[in-house]
Amino acid sequence: IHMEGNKKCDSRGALIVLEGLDRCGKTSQCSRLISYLEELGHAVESWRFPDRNTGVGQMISSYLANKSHLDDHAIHLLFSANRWEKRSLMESKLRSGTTLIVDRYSFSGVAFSSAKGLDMEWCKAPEAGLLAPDLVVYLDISPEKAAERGGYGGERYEQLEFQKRVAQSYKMLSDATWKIVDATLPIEDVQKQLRQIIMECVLTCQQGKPFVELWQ
Ligand code: DGP
Ligand code: NA
Ligand code: NA
Repeated sequence: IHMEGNKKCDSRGALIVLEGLDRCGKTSQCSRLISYLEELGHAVESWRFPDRNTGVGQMISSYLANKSHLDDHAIHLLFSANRWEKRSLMESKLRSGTTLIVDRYSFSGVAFSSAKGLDMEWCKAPEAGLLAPDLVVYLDISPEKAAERGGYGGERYEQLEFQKRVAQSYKMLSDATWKIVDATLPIEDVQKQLRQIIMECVLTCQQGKPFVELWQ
């Protein structure tokens, strides 16, 4: 029987989330982190939200490509549902010792939808009960600099004025636990900082850190 107040739990993987504006470089930094952790012998998987492979994910993908139109609230709930449909798999992976590097999570959900003018508390509500990340890293770049990076891909949200509002929403959403990395540094320097930041988190979870749910 576990003692109440004994906060240790079994060894587990870490839930590490990278957030940032479109074109901040998250995706390539995530894949480099995966290679690094694999080389060190850690069990690790690369995840991303939206996960476009599920039924819900295909609806999201079509919305992002401007091939369908949905009410702002409805698409918000679909993004959230897309995270909920992966929740149990996420928890079992973590319990089995696999670290997950996740490209976007609930913070994107709130930042992008509240940038449209939806109430932030309303946006947070459907995310409550999802697993809270052990670490959130924000790849910081100004909307202007992000827009200069080889141009946007043409998806719905990839417009400067909108990204400016997303940046403001992220600012309101972030707290002192977030690690902020300057995403305008050379790729290798960003990666170096990320490696240092995540290792401590991976080790803490390995030693047994209790799960927490959003929003805490
Ligand atoms: P990505 O596949 O990371 O490029 O994400 C696709 C776009 O969707 C990107 O502009 C960010 C946005 N996005 C990601 N997650 C959410 C979410 O939960 N809600 C909303 N409204 N937008 C999101
Ligand atoms: Na994108
Ligand atoms: Na995403």
